[in-house]
Amino acid sequence: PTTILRQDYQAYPFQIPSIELEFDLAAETTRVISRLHVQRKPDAPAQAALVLDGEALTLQSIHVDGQLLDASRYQVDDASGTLRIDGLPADAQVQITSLCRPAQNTTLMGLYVSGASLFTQCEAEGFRRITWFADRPDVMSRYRVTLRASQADYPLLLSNGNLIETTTLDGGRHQAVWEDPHPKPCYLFALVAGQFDCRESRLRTRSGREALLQVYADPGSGTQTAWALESLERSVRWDEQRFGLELDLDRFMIVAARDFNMGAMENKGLNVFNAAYVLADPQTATDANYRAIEAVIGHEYFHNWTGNRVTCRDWFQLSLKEGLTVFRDQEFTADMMAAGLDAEAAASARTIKRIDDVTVLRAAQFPEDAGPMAHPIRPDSYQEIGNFYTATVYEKGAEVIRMQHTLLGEAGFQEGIREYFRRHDGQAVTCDDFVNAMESVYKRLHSGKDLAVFRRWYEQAGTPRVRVELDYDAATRSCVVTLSQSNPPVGVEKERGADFIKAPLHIPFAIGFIAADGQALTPVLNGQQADTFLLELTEARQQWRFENMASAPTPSLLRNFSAPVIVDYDWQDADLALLSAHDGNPFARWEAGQELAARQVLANAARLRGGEPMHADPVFVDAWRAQLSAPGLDAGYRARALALPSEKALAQRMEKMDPPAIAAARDFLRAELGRTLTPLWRAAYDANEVAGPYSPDAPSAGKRALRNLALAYLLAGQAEGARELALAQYDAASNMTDGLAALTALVNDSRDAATEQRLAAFYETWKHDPLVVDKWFALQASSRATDVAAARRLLTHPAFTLRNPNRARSLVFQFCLNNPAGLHQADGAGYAFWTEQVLALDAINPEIAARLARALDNWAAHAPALSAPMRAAIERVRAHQPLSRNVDEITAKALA
Ligand code: BAL
Ligand code: ZN
Repeated sequence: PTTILRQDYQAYPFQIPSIELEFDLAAETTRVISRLHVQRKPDAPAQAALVLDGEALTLQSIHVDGQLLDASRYQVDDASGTLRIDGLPADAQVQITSLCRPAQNTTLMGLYVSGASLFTQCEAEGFRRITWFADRPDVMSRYRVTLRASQADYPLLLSNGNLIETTTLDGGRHQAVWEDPHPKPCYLFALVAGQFDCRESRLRTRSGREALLQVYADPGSGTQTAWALESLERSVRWDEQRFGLELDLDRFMIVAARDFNMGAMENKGLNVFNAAYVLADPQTATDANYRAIEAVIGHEYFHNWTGNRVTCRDWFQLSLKEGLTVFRDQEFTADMMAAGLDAEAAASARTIKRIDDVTVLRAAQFPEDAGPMAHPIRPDSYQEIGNFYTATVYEKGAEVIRMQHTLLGEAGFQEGIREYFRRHDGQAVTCDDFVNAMESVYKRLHSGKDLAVFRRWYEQAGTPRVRVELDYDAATRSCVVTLSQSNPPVGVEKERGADFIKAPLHIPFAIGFIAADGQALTPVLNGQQADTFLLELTEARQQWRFENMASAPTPSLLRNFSAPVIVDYDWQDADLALLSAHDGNPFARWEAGQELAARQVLANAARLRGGEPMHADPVFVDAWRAQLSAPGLDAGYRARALALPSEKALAQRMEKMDPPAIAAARDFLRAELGRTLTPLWRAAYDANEVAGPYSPDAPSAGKRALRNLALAYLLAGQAEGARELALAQYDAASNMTDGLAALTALVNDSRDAATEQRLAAFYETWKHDPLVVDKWFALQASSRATDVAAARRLLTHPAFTLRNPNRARSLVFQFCLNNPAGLHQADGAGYAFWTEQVLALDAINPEIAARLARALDNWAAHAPALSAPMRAAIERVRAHQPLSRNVDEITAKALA
């Protein structure tokens, strides 16, 4: 396999200012005629060949300036998937006719069939499966697209931009012509053909342009698109208000696809979405689904500027658009959750969003950054770019943007964004270009200081550790805080040898101090008194001297998670209990409780492994009791504070990971908390019933979250009447959030006849709705009660298929990623299941297969009893030929 290096970037020698595409669409064979206006760039060598990419295409003919090109005048190289034409004039019309086969395209990249409709997915390199083209983001063209198809089979024909004309043709066919006025890279091309329900609205943008917003879904699903359309309207308004960015199109369409590899895709003016991020009604979608739909619709809409108007020069720059757009969607969600609430409730809503994002980062990105696939947010090399749509590029990328926001402040950051668009609108640029624009503002605000050290966040992988030491001197009432950072080589960085030392990063570190009575201390640093200080750590070790520290402090560290780092501090449990009860920074308050819980889980996992009895320390149970009974805390916040840290984040903290031990220790503590605090859980359950019609707003969702958490604890603690309560809740539930929570708790904790009956009834009720059936598979696949044999039985269920990515994710991924006892079953059956499923998926859909392959990639970090058979399972995958480039890269790196 070829490794592509960032440093090898070369500009494309040609411009392709315009492209006309003609499609004769049919599921079996689609003919594509592509007419390219090709201009050699003035600085390109005269002999430069036109090299185009193509995959799984049948080439029919090539014409240059109207003349049929003889086969001796071009070369097709199947190994590299390229078409090379030498000797083109400096300005030429190149026409290429080719065929592709949508119905046979199981990869869901390029043009494919889903249900009875045709869809495209081009990012990153799918356009080459539609026609021969310079499939790279820095070649931007104006598109005119003609779609022809059977009127009966495909009554709706959509592409990017504006609909220019529709025509009825002979033989029951019809035609639509679309023109996109905005030059774009081919990864933003899209077409959709089929029959859909449509929901639409018109909106006037702030400069007075009238725009048509449309959401399309398969026939019968149109009743489930109201929330999506409202979310789109809110996204348009929010980008105007918060970022000053206006919709630049007359028409903006979203189409839901049942078969889709990713969450959604930001094609210019024609977003194609995984139906899971479009369809919702109270009976079928949970609070989390509603929030995710709003977030993904926002995300794709925000790409219209951050990604589409300014795009990436090459795929190494992916975080340029993804990190920035995730940051924007996180802020959008926070603002939407806070909308209409009083100041205190709004602050709580924002904290909840921050907690949820940090939880995801720790569960998904920290492990990646510590494993064989660790890479900087701007990678230096790849074999298959599809493997780099990662939590690092997206979520850590968003943290790196957030740190720039923290360093510049909201006003400075917005000024930087304006400068970025002033410099680069309409261009394909790099992450450096973004930081340069931000730096121009930072320098002005910070007397000429630059972001040279900060740029290392784009160059280095790994989660840095920041060690904190406090030296309080009662006599002078001063406290010296020492921060030191370390970031050992990870992933491919290890190949750079033992003497490779990574340079320090620029880490904004927010800190506060709490007195023994729980009051905030407000010391003085450099003449400024405050209760939160932003320390800018730019060297390996630095010290700050705080004066006027009224008493010995307990530090409140990394407030709001001001940098994506791991903090090392010699905590006493009593410090954490104090902070978890009193820290005025709600994020840090949550964090303290989580740290206290993490220590309990880890200590009990160690006891379990050592054959000792487990127990819950009173300080921990008391802290949970305090959180449950503390007055004034918002329900959604309390639900986060009372949850235990994720198993993934916890396993990561073991010297050698033992996920089943973590799961067992965590279950033990849940049961202890459920048992010990039964009356309080019951009170929380009773106090948080939400009356009235369903609404996914943050306060209502928060109450449901707390109530359902209480229910789960009551069941875990086998509290008297808990089962009956869960059954009654399930039977009476008028929304999916409460119904699914009750069923999940039942399936996890008491798999008896009554539960089985509900589980079967759930399927019968919802078997017509694929997204609900996904939930049914997922709750079983991740259940403690599901071992490998049970997972295999689910594989044989008539509703199961690997071909639909959502279905594969609901069963196979849930089992391999969220069922530690099942995956790591002592007889190795879980690993055999994984091997089989990776190979089966690889024959269908390499992108999805490679994601599953990642489930075992950090085998080496596991305890020896697990790591050896995990490694053997990866070797078994590698013994199979052929492997896709996707799975080959993941498994080779895992074993390197
Ligand atoms: N660009 C791929 C899907 C997304 O990140 O929006
Ligand atoms: Zn994105």
